Amino acid sequence: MSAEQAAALIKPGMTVAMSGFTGAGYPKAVPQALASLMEAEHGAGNEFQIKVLTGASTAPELDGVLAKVGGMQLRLPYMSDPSLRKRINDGDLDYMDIHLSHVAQHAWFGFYGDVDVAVIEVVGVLEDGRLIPSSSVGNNKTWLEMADKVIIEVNAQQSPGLEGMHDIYYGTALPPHRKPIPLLAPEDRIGVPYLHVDPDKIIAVVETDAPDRLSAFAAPDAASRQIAGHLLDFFAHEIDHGRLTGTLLPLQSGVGNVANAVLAGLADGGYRGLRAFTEVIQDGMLELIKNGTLAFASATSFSLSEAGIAEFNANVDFYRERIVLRPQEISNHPELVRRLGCIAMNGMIEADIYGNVNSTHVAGSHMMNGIGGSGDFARNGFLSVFMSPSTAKGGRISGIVPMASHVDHTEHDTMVIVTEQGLADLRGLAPKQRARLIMERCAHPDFRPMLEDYFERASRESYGKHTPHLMGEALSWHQRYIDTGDMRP
Ligand code: 0RQ
Repeated sequence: MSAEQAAALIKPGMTVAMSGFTGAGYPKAVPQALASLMEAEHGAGNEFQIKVLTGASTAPELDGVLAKVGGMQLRLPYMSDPSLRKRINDGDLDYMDIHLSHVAQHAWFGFYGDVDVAVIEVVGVLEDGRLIPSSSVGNNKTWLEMADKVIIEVNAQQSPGLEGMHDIYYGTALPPHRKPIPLLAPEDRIGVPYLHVDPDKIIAVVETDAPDRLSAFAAPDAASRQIAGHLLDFFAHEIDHGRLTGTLLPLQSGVGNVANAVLAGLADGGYRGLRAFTEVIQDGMLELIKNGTLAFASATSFSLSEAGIAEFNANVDFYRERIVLRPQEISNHPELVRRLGCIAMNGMIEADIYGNVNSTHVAGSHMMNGIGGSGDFARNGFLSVFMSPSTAKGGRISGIVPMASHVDHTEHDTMVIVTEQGLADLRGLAPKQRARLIMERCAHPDFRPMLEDYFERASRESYGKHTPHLMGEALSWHQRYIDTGDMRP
């Protein structure tokens, strides 16, 4: 049926679970038709809002259109759409930021209530009703199983060559019936290439023909290249000391320009035959696979620019041998991340002098994107690295602060902090040792004297001398940025 007819099956107040993860595999037509319906209802003075659950961030055709018409009363988990971000920060809807590995199990535990409708993009439907998953898997297995009704979007633009690339694990269960997940290496296949759905639940099939939409990454800037350089020196140091080998350990890399630059740096560093156990495959990873730096990548989604999609589609048979897409409860599973010994590399907004990391909230209150999978990997990885330029907003704001204005990753989860200034290896250090190292290696020289002054006074005057702080002053840095207008673009 048409997207308009399908959208009309969604009613105010429903919980609607949608496919989509980092701008890939999200439904392209039904959410837009739904937004038009909502707008018409709002124009007629009627409320029309729904609760939206996804895998992670989607795109303007989903999060953007629904946010613009004020059609969401709740949204979870990770997002990155500017219109939705504005709504969240204006306080217009409830946004729940959840570890990406937690979403499926929390849904099964009943924490989010019933799922009324699932809207899922697929590449195709087999004669027996099995579904060929699209460019992301995310939580689709869970949404298809939990939802009362299912709307399928079949997108002709997705490469038919995606068939066979997925590994959908159907062995999960609820406690106390859980069994070990039999995955021993990133390239292992433990499930089936198709999603299952009860045909009786399908209320609509909508055909679409539209690409995943993602902006191109900027070419790595000087700061990103310096960050990559420090990290590569660190890996070489770890190999020299026998803590890593030349093939490292399975890599997890966040999304964004810094992450892309680090990946590019690995190729320049002469590494070969590496493996990735990560959540997102971005342009940089395709390049690494193509040039042999990366032998295999396990993820839950692509996050490719237009050029990246063209490269993937042109060589899909090559990539199908070297990439597997899994449900996000597996790609981000804490037990697997710990057992495989992942090297977690993620961006941050700020770190404090003791190593607490803020990934999500500017000035403690303004949501940027969400924690995504960074916590799944950072807490459980063999190494957890957080990286960022040492300053933001044209040098007006320091990325190293006395006290993080919001903590996503505690001092207990942070092993390495990298800025363009240098790298602080925090392993085996106590709080005051960490503070001195982070200020010396990572802080920008414009802010270092202020940080050192704070630390010295705190070391003398603090109530406790274990993690010295002047509580009244600690967060005044953030208030000053707000008061002086330093947050402006
Ligand atoms: O905003 O463009 O409006 O100026 O934050 O910052 O430096 O471009 O860095 O793109 O790597 O994003 C933490 C947000 C970093 C990202 C974060 C402002 C800065 C800019 C972006 P403007 P950059 P990145 C895998 C893992 C959490 C999820 C995660 C993120 C914008 O890495 O979302 O790791 N991480 N997932 O100006 C004020 C500061 C700031 C600041 C940066 N100290 N104060 N603004 N900004 N630092 C993926 C998934 O899980 C799906």
